[in-house]
Amino acid sequence: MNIWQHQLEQAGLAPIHAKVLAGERLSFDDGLQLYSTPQLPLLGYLANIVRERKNGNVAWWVRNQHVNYTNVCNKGCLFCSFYARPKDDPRAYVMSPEQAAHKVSNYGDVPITEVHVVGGVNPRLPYSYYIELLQAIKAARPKAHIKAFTMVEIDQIVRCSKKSAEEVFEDLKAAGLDALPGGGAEVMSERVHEDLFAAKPNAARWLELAQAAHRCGLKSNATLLYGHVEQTREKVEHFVRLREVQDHSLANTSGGFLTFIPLSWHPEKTALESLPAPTGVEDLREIAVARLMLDNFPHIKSFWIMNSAPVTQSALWFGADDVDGTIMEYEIIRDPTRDRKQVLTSRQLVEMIVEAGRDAIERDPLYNIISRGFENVRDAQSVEQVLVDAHADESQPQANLQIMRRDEIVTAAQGQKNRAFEKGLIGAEAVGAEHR
Ligand code: V47
Repeated sequence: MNIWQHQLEQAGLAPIHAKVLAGERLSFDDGLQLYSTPQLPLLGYLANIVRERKNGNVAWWVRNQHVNYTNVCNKGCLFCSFYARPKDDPRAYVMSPEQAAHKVSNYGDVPITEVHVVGGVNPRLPYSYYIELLQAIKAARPKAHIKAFTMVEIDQIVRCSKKSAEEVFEDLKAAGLDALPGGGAEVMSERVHEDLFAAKPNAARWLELAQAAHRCGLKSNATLLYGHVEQTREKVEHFVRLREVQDHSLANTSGGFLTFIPLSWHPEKTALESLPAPTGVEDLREIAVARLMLDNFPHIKSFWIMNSAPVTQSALWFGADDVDGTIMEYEIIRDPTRDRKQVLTSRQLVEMIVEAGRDAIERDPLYNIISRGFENVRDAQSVEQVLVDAHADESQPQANLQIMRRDEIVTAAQGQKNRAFEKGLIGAEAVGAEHR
Protein backbone atom coordinates (compact mmCIF):
# COMPACT_ATOMS: atom_id res chain seq x y z
CA MET A 1 0.00 0.00 0.00
CA ASN A 2 1.50 3.34 -1.01
CA ILE A 3 1.24 6.54 1.01
CA TRP A 4 -1.74 7.82 -1.00
CA GLN A 5 -3.67 4.57 -0.56
CA HIS A 6 -2.94 4.69 3.14
CA GLN A 7 -4.16 8.28 3.42
CA LEU A 8 -7.28 7.54 1.36
CA GLU A 9 -8.03 4.58 3.60
CA GLN A 10 -7.58 6.71 6.73
CA ALA A 11 -9.88 9.41 5.34
CA GLY A 12 -12.60 6.89 4.42
CA LEU A 13 -12.11 7.66 0.74
CA ALA A 14 -10.90 4.20 -0.37
CA PRO A 15 -14.31 3.17 -1.85
CA ILE A 16 -14.40 6.41 -3.92
CA HIS A 17 -10.79 5.80 -5.00
CA ALA A 18 -11.76 2.29 -6.18
CA LYS A 19 -14.66 3.72 -8.20
CA VAL A 20 -12.41 6.39 -9.72
CA LEU A 21 -9.84 3.77 -10.76
CA ALA A 22 -12.58 1.61 -12.27
CA GLY A 23 -14.10 4.60 -14.12
CA GLU A 24 -17.38 4.08 -12.22
CA ARG A 25 -19.83 6.93 -11.70
CA LEU A 26 -19.84 8.50 -8.22
CA SER A 27 -23.13 8.71 -6.32
CA PHE A 28 -24.88 11.67 -4.70
CA ASP A 29 -23.56 10.52 -1.29
CA ASP A 30 -20.03 10.28 -2.70
CA GLY A 31 -20.40 13.92 -3.75
CA LEU A 32 -21.40 14.90 -0.20
CA GLN A 33 -18.41 13.03 1.17
CA LEU A 34 -16.01 14.75 -1.22
CA TYR A 35 -17.26 18.13 -0.05
CA SER A 36 -16.94 17.22 3.62
CA THR A 37 -13.46 15.70 3.63
CA PRO A 38 -10.92 18.00 5.28
CA GLN A 39 -8.14 16.39 3.20
CA LEU A 40 -7.88 18.74 0.23
CA PRO A 41 -4.72 17.08 -1.20
CA LEU A 42 -6.60 13.77 -1.40
CA LEU A 43 -9.33 15.42 -3.44
CA GLY A 44 -6.63 16.75 -5.77
CA TYR A 45 -5.10 13.30 -6.05
CA LEU A 46 -8.44 11.71 -6.98
CA ALA A 47 -9.46 14.47 -9.39
CA ASN A 48 -6.08 14.39 -11.08
CA ILE A 49 -6.56 10.72 -11.96
CA VAL A 50 -9.67 11.63 -13.98
CA ARG A 51 -8.10 14.81 -15.34
CA GLU A 52 -5.06 13.01 -16.71
CA ARG A 53 -7.15 10.12 -18.04
CA LYS A 54 -9.21 12.56 -20.10
CA ASN A 55 -6.64 15.22 -21.01
CA GLY A 56 -3.17 13.86 -20.22
CA ASN A 57 -0.71 16.59 -19.30
CA VAL A 58 -2.40 19.16 -21.56
CA ALA A 59 -3.75 22.50 -20.32
CA TRP A 60 -5.87 24.24 -22.94
CA TRP A 61 -6.10 27.97 -23.56
CA VAL A 62 -7.89 30.01 -26.19
CA ARG A 63 -7.27 33.33 -27.89
CA ASN A 64 -10.63 34.89 -27.20
CA GLN A 65 -12.40 38.18 -26.82
CA HIS A 66 -15.46 38.89 -24.68
CA VAL A 67 -18.17 41.28 -25.84
CA ASN A 68 -20.72 42.30 -23.19
CA TYR A 69 -23.24 43.93 -25.55
CA THR A 70 -25.51 45.43 -22.87
CA ASN A 71 -25.53 45.70 -19.10
CA VAL A 72 -29.25 46.49 -18.98
CA CYS A 73 -31.02 43.67 -17.15
CA ASN A 74 -34.45 43.23 -15.60
CA LYS A 75 -33.57 40.19 -13.48
CA GLY A 76 -32.16 41.97 -10.41
CA CYS A 77 -29.96 39.07 -9.22
CA LEU A 78 -28.57 39.79 -5.77
CA PHE A 79 -25.18 38.21 -6.54
CA CYS A 80 -24.47 40.44 -9.54
CA SER A 81 -22.72 43.83 -9.77
CA PHE A 82 -22.75 44.09 -13.55
CA TYR A 83 -26.33 44.95 -14.34
CA ALA A 84 -28.05 48.31 -14.74
CA ARG A 85 -31.82 48.60 -14.28
CA PRO A 86 -33.78 49.25 -17.51
CA LYS A 87 -35.13 52.59 -16.19
CA ASP A 88 -32.95 55.67 -15.57
CA ASP A 89 -29.68 54.00 -14.60
CA PRO A 90 -26.80 56.25 -15.65
CA ARG A 91 -24.50 53.23 -16.05
CA ALA A 92 -26.78 51.60 -18.64
CA TYR A 93 -25.43 50.90 -22.10
CA VAL A 94 -26.44 48.96 -25.19
CA MET A 95 -24.06 48.43 -28.10
CA SER A 96 -25.53 48.61 -31.56
CA PRO A 97 -24.57 45.63 -33.76
CA GLU A 98 -22.17 47.99 -35.56
CA GLN A 99 -20.51 49.03 -32.28
CA ALA A 100 -20.10 45.38 -31.26
CA ALA A 101 -18.58 44.60 -34.67
CA HIS A 102 -16.26 47.58 -34.26
CA LYS A 103 -15.02 46.19 -30.93
CA VAL A 104 -14.27 42.91 -32.67
CA SER A 105 -12.50 44.45 -35.64
CA ASN A 106 -10.37 46.52 -33.22
CA TYR A 107 -8.48 43.33 -32.52
CA GLY A 108 -8.24 42.35 -36.20
CA ASP A 109 -4.49 42.07 -35.75
CA VAL A 110 -4.75 39.41 -33.01
CA PRO A 111 -5.51 35.85 -34.24
CA ILE A 112 -8.58 35.44 -32.03
CA THR A 113 -10.52 32.19 -32.60
CA GLU A 114 -13.46 32.77 -30.25
CA VAL A 115 -15.74 35.71 -29.61
CA HIS A 116 -17.69 35.22 -26.36
CA VAL A 117 -20.86 37.33 -26.39
CA VAL A 118 -23.07 37.75 -23.31
CA GLY A 119 -25.14 40.52 -21.79
CA GLY A 120 -28.02 41.33 -19.46
CA VAL A 121 -31.64 40.48 -20.19
CA ASN A 122 -32.72 43.73 -21.79
CA PRO A 123 -36.48 43.70 -22.40
CA ARG A 124 -36.29 46.51 -24.94
CA LEU A 125 -34.24 44.59 -27.51
CA PRO A 126 -36.27 43.04 -30.36
CA TYR A 127 -35.61 39.62 -31.89
CA SER A 128 -33.98 41.23 -34.90
CA TYR A 129 -31.31 42.81 -32.66
CA TYR A 130 -29.85 39.42 -31.67
CA ILE A 131 -29.79 38.22 -35.27
CA GLU A 132 -28.13 41.42 -36.45
CA LEU A 133 -25.65 41.34 -33.57
CA LEU A 134 -24.43 37.88 -34.58
CA GLN A 135 -24.37 38.77 -38.28
CA ALA A 136 -22.34 41.93 -37.63
CA ILE A 137 -19.79 40.11 -35.42
CA LYS A 138 -19.49 37.26 -37.92
CA ALA A 139 -18.94 39.71 -40.77
CA ALA A 140 -16.21 41.48 -38.75
CA ARG A 141 -14.49 38.22 -37.86
CA PRO A 142 -15.65 35.50 -40.27
CA LYS A 143 -13.20 32.81 -39.15
CA ALA A 144 -13.80 33.09 -35.39
CA HIS A 145 -16.39 30.96 -33.62
CA ILE A 146 -19.11 32.90 -31.88
CA LYS A 147 -20.04 31.55 -28.45
CA ALA A 148 -23.05 33.61 -27.47
CA PHE A 149 -25.97 33.96 -25.06
CA THR A 150 -26.52 32.08 -21.81
CA MET A 151 -29.76 30.06 -21.60
CA VAL A 152 -31.25 32.99 -19.66
CA GLU A 153 -30.71 35.30 -22.63
CA ILE A 154 -31.95 32.51 -24.92
CA ASP A 155 -35.16 32.33 -22.84
CA GLN A 156 -35.68 36.05 -23.45
CA ILE A 157 -34.84 35.72 -27.18
CA VAL A 158 -37.33 32.85 -27.53
CA ARG A 159 -40.02 34.94 -25.83
CA CYS A 160 -39.58 37.93 -28.09
CA SER A 161 -39.32 35.76 -31.23
CA LYS A 162 -42.70 34.08 -30.69
CA LYS A 163 -41.09 30.95 -32.18
CA SER A 164 -40.10 27.59 -30.70
CA ALA A 165 -36.66 27.23 -29.07
CA GLU A 166 -35.54 24.95 -31.92
CA GLU A 167 -36.58 27.50 -34.57
CA VAL A 168 -34.72 30.22 -32.68
CA PHE A 169 -31.53 28.12 -32.45
CA GLU A 170 -31.72 27.47 -36.21
CA ASP A 171 -32.10 31.23 -36.89
CA LEU A 172 -29.20 32.04 -34.55
CA LYS A 173 -27.02 29.39 -36.20
CA ALA A 174 -27.79 30.82 -39.63
CA ALA A 175 -26.78 34.27 -38.29
CA GLY A 176 -23.41 32.98 -37.01
CA LEU A 177 -23.91 31.27 -33.63
CA ASP A 178 -21.48 28.36 -33.15
CA ALA A 179 -21.82 27.44 -29.46
CA LEU A 180 -23.27 28.62 -26.14
CA PRO A 181 -21.54 29.70 -22.92
CA GLY A 182 -22.34 28.17 -19.57
CA GLY A 183 -23.88 30.84 -17.36
CA GLY A 184 -27.35 31.45 -16.04
CA ALA A 185 -28.30 28.35 -14.06
CA GLU A 186 -26.24 29.60 -11.07
CA VAL A 187 -27.13 26.85 -8.55
CA MET A 188 -29.90 24.41 -9.41
CA SER A 189 -31.87 24.88 -6.20
CA GLU A 190 -35.40 26.24 -5.85
CA ARG A 191 -34.40 27.75 -2.50
CA VAL A 192 -31.46 29.78 -3.84
CA HIS A 193 -33.46 30.63 -6.96
CA GLU A 194 -36.20 32.14 -4.80
CA ASP A 195 -33.75 34.02 -2.58
CA LEU A 196 -31.21 35.39 -5.06
CA PHE A 197 -32.47 35.26 -8.64
CA ALA A 198 -36.22 34.66 -8.61
CA ALA A 199 -36.87 36.60 -11.84
CA LYS A 200 -34.68 34.28 -13.89
CA PRO A 201 -35.93 31.05 -15.48
CA ASN A 202 -35.57 28.12 -13.09
CA ALA A 203 -33.30 25.10 -13.41
CA ALA A 204 -35.87 23.02 -15.30
CA ARG A 205 -36.21 25.71 -17.98
CA TRP A 206 -32.41 26.17 -18.21
CA LEU A 207 -31.98 22.42 -18.75
CA GLU A 208 -34.86 22.26 -21.25
CA LEU A 209 -33.21 25.00 -23.35
CA ALA A 210 -29.79 23.34 -23.12
CA GLN A 211 -31.35 20.13 -24.44
CA ALA A 212 -33.04 22.01 -27.28
CA ALA A 213 -29.65 23.51 -28.21
CA HIS A 214 -28.07 20.05 -28.17
CA ARG A 215 -30.88 18.70 -30.40
CA CYS A 216 -29.94 21.42 -32.89
CA GLY A 217 -26.37 20.09 -32.88
CA LEU A 218 -24.93 22.87 -30.71
CA LYS A 219 -22.28 22.43 -28.04
CA SER A 220 -22.76 24.37 -24.82
CA ASN A 221 -21.05 24.85 -21.48
CA ALA A 222 -22.36 24.78 -17.92
CA THR A 223 -21.35 26.72 -14.80
CA LEU A 224 -22.01 26.69 -11.05
CA LEU A 225 -21.87 29.97 -9.15
CA TYR A 226 -20.61 29.11 -5.65
CA GLY A 227 -19.50 30.82 -2.47
CA HIS A 228 -22.67 32.79 -1.57
CA VAL A 229 -25.62 31.16 0.25
CA GLU A 230 -25.74 27.77 -1.44
CA GLN A 231 -25.51 24.52 0.50
CA THR A 232 -23.44 21.45 -0.26
CA ARG A 233 -26.46 19.26 -1.13
CA GLU A 234 -27.58 21.82 -3.68
CA LYS A 235 -24.23 21.75 -5.44
CA VAL A 236 -24.22 17.94 -5.59
CA GLU A 237 -27.78 18.03 -6.95
CA HIS A 238 -26.55 20.49 -9.61
CA PHE A 239 -23.91 18.01 -10.78
CA VAL A 240 -26.34 15.08 -10.82
CA ARG A 241 -28.87 16.98 -12.94
CA LEU A 242 -26.22 18.16 -15.39
CA ARG A 243 -24.71 14.75 -15.96
CA GLU A 244 -28.15 13.18 -16.49
CA VAL A 245 -28.89 15.70 -19.23
CA GLN A 246 -25.44 15.11 -20.70
CA ASP A 247 -26.05 11.33 -20.82
CA HIS A 248 -29.23 11.96 -22.75
CA SER A 249 -27.69 14.52 -25.11
CA LEU A 250 -24.66 12.38 -25.90
CA ALA A 251 -26.86 9.37 -26.64
CA ASN A 252 -29.45 11.17 -28.75
CA THR A 253 -27.98 14.32 -30.32
CA SER A 254 -24.85 15.60 -32.03
CA GLY A 255 -24.62 18.41 -29.43
CA GLY A 256 -23.87 18.25 -25.71
CA PHE A 257 -21.93 19.90 -22.94
CA LEU A 258 -18.28 20.54 -23.63
CA THR A 259 -16.88 22.30 -20.57
CA PHE A 260 -17.91 22.88 -16.98
CA ILE A 261 -16.79 26.08 -15.25
CA PRO A 262 -17.16 26.49 -11.48
CA LEU A 263 -17.55 30.28 -11.01
CA SER A 264 -16.07 31.71 -7.81
CA TRP A 265 -18.49 34.37 -6.62
CA HIS A 266 -17.25 37.97 -6.24
CA PRO A 267 -19.26 39.85 -3.61
CA GLU A 268 -17.77 43.30 -4.25
CA LYS A 269 -20.35 45.94 -5.28
CA THR A 270 -23.23 43.42 -5.06
CA ALA A 271 -26.25 43.51 -2.73
CA LEU A 272 -24.56 40.73 -0.71
CA GLU A 273 -21.13 42.28 -0.39
CA SER A 274 -21.02 41.79 3.38
CA LEU A 275 -20.63 38.03 2.84
CA PRO A 276 -17.07 36.65 2.75
CA ALA A 277 -15.74 35.71 -0.68
CA PRO A 278 -14.66 32.15 -1.42
CA THR A 279 -10.94 31.60 -0.98
CA GLY A 280 -8.49 29.58 -3.05
CA VAL A 281 -9.12 26.51 -0.90
CA GLU A 282 -12.79 26.54 -1.83
CA ASP A 283 -11.95 27.20 -5.48
CA LEU A 284 -9.72 24.10 -5.59
CA ARG A 285 -12.34 21.97 -3.87
CA GLU A 286 -15.01 23.05 -6.36
CA ILE A 287 -12.77 22.22 -9.31
CA ALA A 288 -11.89 18.80 -7.86
CA VAL A 289 -15.45 17.79 -6.94
CA ALA A 290 -16.72 18.92 -10.35
CA ARG A 291 -14.06 16.82 -12.11
CA LEU A 292 -15.00 13.78 -10.04
CA MET A 293 -18.79 14.09 -10.29
CA LEU A 294 -19.10 15.16 -13.94
CA ASP A 295 -17.66 11.99 -15.42
CA ASN A 296 -19.25 12.65 -18.83
CA PHE A 297 -17.93 16.22 -19.28
CA PRO A 298 -14.74 16.31 -21.37
CA HIS A 299 -13.35 19.51 -19.82
CA ILE A 300 -13.22 21.45 -16.54
CA LYS A 301 -12.15 25.08 -16.72
CA SER A 302 -10.53 27.23 -14.04
CA PHE A 303 -11.59 30.72 -15.18
CA TRP A 304 -8.48 32.70 -14.24
CA ILE A 305 -10.34 36.01 -13.93
CA MET A 306 -12.55 34.60 -11.17
CA ASN A 307 -10.03 32.29 -9.49
CA SER A 308 -6.80 34.34 -9.89
CA ALA A 309 -3.77 33.19 -11.85
CA PRO A 310 -1.98 31.40 -8.96
CA VAL A 311 -5.07 29.42 -7.92
CA THR A 312 -5.61 28.51 -11.57
CA GLN A 313 -2.05 27.16 -11.73
CA SER A 314 -2.80 24.89 -8.75
CA ALA A 315 -6.21 24.01 -10.20
CA LEU A 316 -4.40 22.37 -13.12
CA TRP A 317 -3.44 19.68 -10.57
CA PHE A 318 -6.91 19.56 -8.98
CA GLY A 319 -8.95 18.52 -12.01
CA ALA A 320 -8.87 21.54 -14.34
CA ASP A 321 -7.52 21.16 -17.89
CA ASP A 322 -8.51 24.59 -19.25
CA VAL A 323 -7.74 28.16 -18.13
CA ASP A 324 -9.97 30.14 -20.57
CA GLY A 325 -8.05 32.78 -22.52
CA THR A 326 -6.84 36.27 -23.32
CA ILE A 327 -10.34 37.75 -22.82
CA MET A 328 -9.53 41.38 -23.81
CA GLU A 329 -12.78 42.90 -22.50
CA TYR A 330 -14.57 41.58 -19.41
CA GLU A 331 -17.12 43.76 -17.71
CA ILE A 332 -18.92 41.33 -15.38
CA ILE A 333 -16.21 41.84 -12.77
CA ARG A 334 -13.31 44.33 -12.98
CA ASP A 335 -10.07 44.83 -11.08
CA PRO A 336 -11.68 46.86 -8.26
CA THR A 337 -8.53 48.54 -6.95
CA ARG A 338 -7.59 50.11 -10.26
CA ASP A 339 -10.92 49.69 -12.06
CA ARG A 340 -9.21 48.50 -15.20
CA LYS A 341 -9.74 45.78 -17.73
CA GLN A 342 -8.27 42.39 -16.99
CA VAL A 343 -6.27 40.90 -19.81
CA LEU A 344 -3.56 38.29 -20.06
CA THR A 345 -1.46 38.15 -23.20
CA SER A 346 -0.97 34.85 -24.97
CA ARG A 347 2.62 34.75 -23.69
CA GLN A 348 1.48 35.28 -20.11
CA LEU A 349 -1.08 32.49 -20.42
CA VAL A 350 1.46 30.06 -21.80
CA GLU A 351 3.98 31.05 -19.12
CA MET A 352 1.36 30.54 -16.44
CA ILE A 353 0.65 27.00 -17.69
CA VAL A 354 4.29 26.05 -18.25
CA GLU A 355 5.23 27.36 -14.82
CA ALA A 356 2.56 25.07 -13.34
CA GLY A 357 4.15 22.08 -15.08
CA ARG A 358 1.55 21.37 -17.75
CA ASP A 359 1.81 21.39 -21.57
CA ALA A 360 0.18 24.55 -22.93
CA ILE A 361 -1.92 23.96 -26.03
CA GLU A 362 -3.84 26.70 -27.75
CA ARG A 363 -7.26 25.45 -28.80
CA ASP A 364 -10.16 26.69 -30.83
CA PRO A 365 -13.59 26.66 -29.14
CA LEU A 366 -14.13 23.01 -30.10
CA TYR A 367 -10.74 21.95 -28.71
CA ASN A 368 -9.01 21.57 -32.08
CA ILE A 369 -5.29 22.27 -31.67
CA ILE A 370 -4.12 25.68 -32.95
CA SER A 371 -0.57 25.86 -31.57
CA ARG A 372 1.67 24.26 -28.95
CA GLY A 373 3.78 25.84 -26.22
CA PHE A 374 5.35 29.16 -27.21
CA GLU A 375 4.73 28.70 -30.96
CA ASN A 376 2.68 31.57 -32.25
CA VAL A 377 2.68 33.75 -29.08
CA ARG A 378 3.43 37.44 -29.26
CA ASP A 379 5.38 39.35 -26.72
CA ALA A 380 3.44 41.39 -24.18
CA GLN A 381 4.48 44.74 -25.57
CA SER A 382 2.88 44.23 -28.94
CA VAL A 383 -0.42 43.01 -27.48
CA GLU A 384 -0.46 46.00 -25.15
CA GLN A 385 -0.03 48.19 -28.20
CA VAL A 386 -2.95 46.46 -29.88
CA LEU A 387 -5.12 47.25 -26.86
CA VAL A 388 -4.07 50.88 -26.74
CA ASP A 389 -4.64 51.28 -30.48
CA ALA A 390 -8.00 49.54 -30.21
CA HIS A 391 -9.20 52.10 -27.71
CA ALA A 392 -7.50 55.15 -29.15
CA ASP A 393 -10.83 56.60 -30.28
CA GLU A 394 -12.75 55.81 -27.10
CA SER A 395 -11.64 58.55 -24.68
CA GLN A 396 -10.74 56.01 -22.01
CA PRO A 397 -8.07 56.69 -19.40
CA GLN A 398 -4.84 54.99 -20.41
CA ALA A 399 -4.66 53.18 -17.05
CA ASN A 400 -7.80 51.33 -18.04
CA LEU A 401 -6.02 49.91 -21.04
CA GLN A 402 -2.94 48.82 -19.24
CA ILE A 403 -2.56 45.07 -19.37
CA MET A 404 -1.35 43.16 -16.38
CA ARG A 405 2.35 42.42 -16.33
CA ARG A 406 3.60 38.96 -15.52
CA ASP A 407 5.05 40.20 -12.23
CA GLU A 408 1.93 42.08 -11.16
CA ILE A 409 -0.91 39.79 -12.05
CA VAL A 410 -3.23 41.05 -9.36
CA THR A 411 -6.66 40.24 -10.66
CA ALA A 412 -9.87 41.18 -8.93
CA ALA A 413 -9.86 37.61 -7.66
CA GLN A 414 -6.42 37.81 -6.15
CA GLY A 415 -7.09 41.22 -4.57
CA GLN A 416 -10.19 39.78 -2.96
CA LYS A 417 -8.32 36.81 -1.55
CA ASN A 418 -5.62 39.15 -0.21
CA ARG A 419 -8.23 41.23 1.59
CA ALA A 420 -9.81 38.10 3.07
CA PHE A 421 -6.37 37.13 4.36
CA GLU A 422 -5.79 40.58 5.89
CA LYS A 423 -9.14 40.38 7.68
CA GLY A 424 -8.17 36.95 9.06
CA LEU A 425 -10.92 35.22 7.11
CA ILE A 426 -8.71 32.56 5.57
CA GLY A 427 -8.40 30.57 8.78
CA ALA A 428 -12.12 30.94 9.46
CA GLU A 429 -12.96 30.01 5.89
CA ALA A 430 -13.36 26.31 6.57
CA VAL A 431 -16.07 27.16 9.13
CA GLY A 432 -17.78 29.52 6.67
CA ALA A 433 -17.65 26.87 3.98
CA GLU A 434 -19.33 24.33 6.24
CA HIS A 435 -22.37 26.56 6.59
CA ARG A 436 -22.73 27.00 2.88
O1 V47 B 1 -24.31 33.36 -14.99
C1 V47 B 1 -22.40 37.21 -12.26
C2 V47 B 1 -21.72 34.95 -13.14
C3 V47 B 1 -22.08 34.28 -15.26
C4 V47 B 1 -20.91 37.47 -10.73
O2 V47 B 1 -18.91 29.23 -21.00
C5 V47 B 1 -20.64 36.27 -11.39
O3 V47 B 1 -16.75 29.41 -21.16
C6 V47 B 1 -18.85 35.85 -10.03
O4 V47 B 1 -21.38 32.35 -18.13
N1 V47 B 1 -19.07 36.99 -9.32
C7 V47 B 1 -21.84 34.64 -16.70
N2 V47 B 1 -19.64 35.46 -11.06
C8 V47 B 1 -20.42 34.25 -17.11
C9 V47 B 1 -20.38 32.93 -17.83
C10 V47 B 1 -19.07 32.37 -18.24
C11 V47 B 1 -17.89 32.87 -17.74
C12 V47 B 1 -16.68 32.31 -18.18
C13 V47 B 1 -16.65 31.31 -19.12
C14 V47 B 1 -17.85 30.83 -19.62
C15 V47 B 1 -17.84 29.76 -20.66
C16 V47 B 1 -19.06 31.35 -19.18
O5 V47 B 1 -21.31 35.14 -14.46
C17 V47 B 1 -23.45 34.40 -14.68
C18 V47 B 1 -23.14 34.42 -13.21
O6 V47 B 1 -23.12 33.10 -12.70
N3 V47 B 1 -21.60 36.15 -12.32
N4 V47 B 1 -21.98 38.04 -11.27
C19 V47 B 1 -20.07 37.81 -9.65
N5 V47 B 1 -20.27 38.93 -8.93
